[in-house]
Amino acid sequence: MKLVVIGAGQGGSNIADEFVRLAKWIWKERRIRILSGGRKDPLTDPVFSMNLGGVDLYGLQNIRDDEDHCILLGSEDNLRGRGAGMDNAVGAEQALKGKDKIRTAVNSFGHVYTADAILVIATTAGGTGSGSVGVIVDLLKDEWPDKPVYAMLVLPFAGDYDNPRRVINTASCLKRVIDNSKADAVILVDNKKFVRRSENMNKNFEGINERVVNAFMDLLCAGEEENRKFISNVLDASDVNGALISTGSGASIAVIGMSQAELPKRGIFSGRKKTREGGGQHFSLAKEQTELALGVVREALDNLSADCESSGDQGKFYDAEHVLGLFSGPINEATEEIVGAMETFLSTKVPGASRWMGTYPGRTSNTVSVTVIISGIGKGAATDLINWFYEEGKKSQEELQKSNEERDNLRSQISSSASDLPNLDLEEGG
Ligand SMILES: Nc1nc2c(ncn2[C@@H]2O[C@H](COP(=O)(O)OP(=O)(O)OP(=O)(O)O)[C@@H](O)[C@H]2O)c(=O)[nH]1
Ligand SMILES: [Mg+2]
Repeated sequence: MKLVVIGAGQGGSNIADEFVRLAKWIWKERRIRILSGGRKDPLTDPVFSMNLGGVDLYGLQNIRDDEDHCILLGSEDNLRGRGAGMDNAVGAEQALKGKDKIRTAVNSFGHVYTADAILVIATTAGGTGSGSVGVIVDLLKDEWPDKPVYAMLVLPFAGDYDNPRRVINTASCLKRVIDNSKADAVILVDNKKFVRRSENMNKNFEGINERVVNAFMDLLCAGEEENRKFISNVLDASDVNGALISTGSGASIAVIGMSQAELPKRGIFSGRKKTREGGGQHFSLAKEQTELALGVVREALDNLSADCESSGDQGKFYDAEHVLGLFSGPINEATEEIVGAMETFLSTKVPGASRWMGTYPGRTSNTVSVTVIISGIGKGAATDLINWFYEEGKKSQEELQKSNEERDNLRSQISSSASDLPNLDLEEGG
């Protein structure tokens, strides 16, 4: 599956930058292209960063640093280098003004005709990404109505939950993108889920960004594999798009999780060596293999990019329209039996969802991995959290307005006490 990726604001651009790093790694290791364009086009062509703060653009390591890829907006309004100052209305306004610049860059370098989807990434709590992501999604969907356009929204750390500005930004961004944009799906990433308190902020960002982007690795490779010996029960781009897009109205809310495990040294997955007469492997090996695989599936659910479960009598379950499971491992390890066990497990965890299951046997390392997407999410932790942001955002907005009014009143009272003092250089009556 091939993507065009646009990062908006600093956090969004950092994650887009990570996609280029992953694309380079996959090309080197597997000779597979996960970004749009042909085999001869530069891998860095279809990844862009949009920002109002020049300083943010300097931190990028993989996105091309020319003006067609690092799109700096707001220069006419003197915002250059200053960002949106945490005001996402400024982010939205500048993206609207810069529409043509963004469209032209993606048109010229995005190789969109070869892309299976477009991904726009932003954090929700700041000004630039939070405000511009909805505008960018809509302009790209208008330009390429046949391509799925996905938004990836990164929710703030728990430490930001009592910061009214960040809560309002998050709430208004979620409202704009989930309820009022042309996005086909919104992939949620929750920073607070993955924070490591012992690490500094930059290390946390790097860790989360790498984790989120790596979750896409096998998924993007699976349908692009051209090596015939690796093609099996493959999930291709149309399966992934089918699993992400809701059949109902509006953008579907989705999460992604991946987990991997080292194969044990004695090689329970090396079934070939221990095959019985007649071709089958010893039942104990198959059992152990399936158990290990199911452990990885469980962990992939624990690693979902945002929590979205409900609790019932039988424990955790997920209310969603689709579930996708991809089992990846070295060739000969991804058996029908494992896919069957994974499907049964996921069908109990996401009851009633349409299921998309497959294997990707192209992993060259000695690891197996499972990728899970849950999409079209209904009731549960994710929608509760969105609702919490809406409610808190409304309250914070009212409180901010109230305290601004109170401050204004106080200022005019104080000013009127000064009315009889000399005016210095002001005109009489000024
Ligand atoms: N996961 C992750 N989160 C980040 C990253 N950078 C920033 N954040 C979080 O996202 C929130 C918004 O920050 P930025 O992404 O820098 O905001 P922006 O879109 O550049 O908007 P401005 O306010 O104009 O700077 C902050 O609360 C950070 O905690 C990143 O690289 N990865
Ligand atoms: Mg910024």
